[in-house]
Amino acid sequence: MPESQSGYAALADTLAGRGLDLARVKTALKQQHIETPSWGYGDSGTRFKVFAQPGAARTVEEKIADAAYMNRLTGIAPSVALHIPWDTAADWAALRQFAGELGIRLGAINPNLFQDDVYMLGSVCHPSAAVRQRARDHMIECCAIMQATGSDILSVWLADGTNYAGQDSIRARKHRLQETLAEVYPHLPPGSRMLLEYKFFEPAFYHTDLADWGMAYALCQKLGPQAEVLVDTGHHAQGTNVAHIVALLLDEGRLGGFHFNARQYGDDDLIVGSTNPWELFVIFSELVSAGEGAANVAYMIDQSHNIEPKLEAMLLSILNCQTALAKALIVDYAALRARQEAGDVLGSHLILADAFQTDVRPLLRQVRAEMNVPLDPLAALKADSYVQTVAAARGAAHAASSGYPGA
Ligand code: PSV
Ligand code: MN
Repeated sequence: MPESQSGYAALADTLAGRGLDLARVKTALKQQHIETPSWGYGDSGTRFKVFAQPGAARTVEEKIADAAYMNRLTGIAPSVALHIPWDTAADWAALRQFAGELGIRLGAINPNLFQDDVYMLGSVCHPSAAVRQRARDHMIECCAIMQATGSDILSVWLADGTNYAGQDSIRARKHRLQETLAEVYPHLPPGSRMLLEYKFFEPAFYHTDLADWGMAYALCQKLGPQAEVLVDTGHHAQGTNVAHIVALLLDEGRLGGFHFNARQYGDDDLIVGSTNPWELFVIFSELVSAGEGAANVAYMIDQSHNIEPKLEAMLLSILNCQTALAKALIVDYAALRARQEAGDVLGSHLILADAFQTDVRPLLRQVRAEMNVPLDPLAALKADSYVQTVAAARGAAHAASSGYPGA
């Protein structure tokens, strides 16, 4: 028996011994859906330098083509998030069709509320009513784009905040935030959601208007049932227990989605699972143990890679999410509950640790074989000519002067 098959057979035996239904585990893995961001395919950089990469996507069509390639390699990345106006189209319905022909969907629509000159002091919290109105109108325009693209998520992140105590009234800004978003809310297409993404720092450094999950949660409660919280794993202070936040929001029915990445220090652009595999695993364990309670959670990657080969980095990010889900699916939750109820501190912890330490690669190879995608997607990318072909066809775009993607 080949090594990979014997590995799978041994793992199947172990899981059967735990009373786990392997067919259900495989079905859940086949149904995983990780959305990739259009802004991860174009040139990007730090505020110090953008290094142009040969083959980096220059247009929204090229970004969609790259996202579709990720899906061909994995089978679990069937949609791409758009950022407006970094991504523009004269005809959104045609763009939707273009994506469909490549086998993917257009996903979350991200309004850009931070790049115009008028947003220097904020957008929806700005002291000027005219600026707030501009931000509101842009979000309403994004709701119309959602109708045309078939997107069901308006993903809102604000760069709003202040740099100095006394710069503005924090309470007045809170009221402006709520009032402006309440004006956008009725424009959400039926069945769609507004996801509110919090971040405790940057570009404002004294206070951020939507700084943490609690502020986002309170605002969602006020806006209505179509508003939910988005957890960007990179938007927390060092040491924050993100799995705890996830568990709490799941239990409150307000976890809308994720932006996955790994934050070593300041921002959110490292490959998810590269520095935080355990964190990612325990987050997925919370999601798996919530069952149907996690049915509507949207899983998105928010990374733009600056020195890494972009497609390989995105692929590795998707695969790390797949590995984390696989490990979370093989946790013996019945045994875990029993140990928890018995007050067995380390016995329960070790049940989680055991799943985390299990080599799930044979399982993933088996799932990929059944999905008709490459058994080793990273090796397939390297053996394939896609990266070289797009490098030859697109060349290196002129390096942007700003570090922000799309600038
Ligand atoms: C901000 O850091 C953020 O996480 C938001 O999701 C933005 O939309 C995205 O990055 C791109 O700048
Ligand atoms: Mn984000």
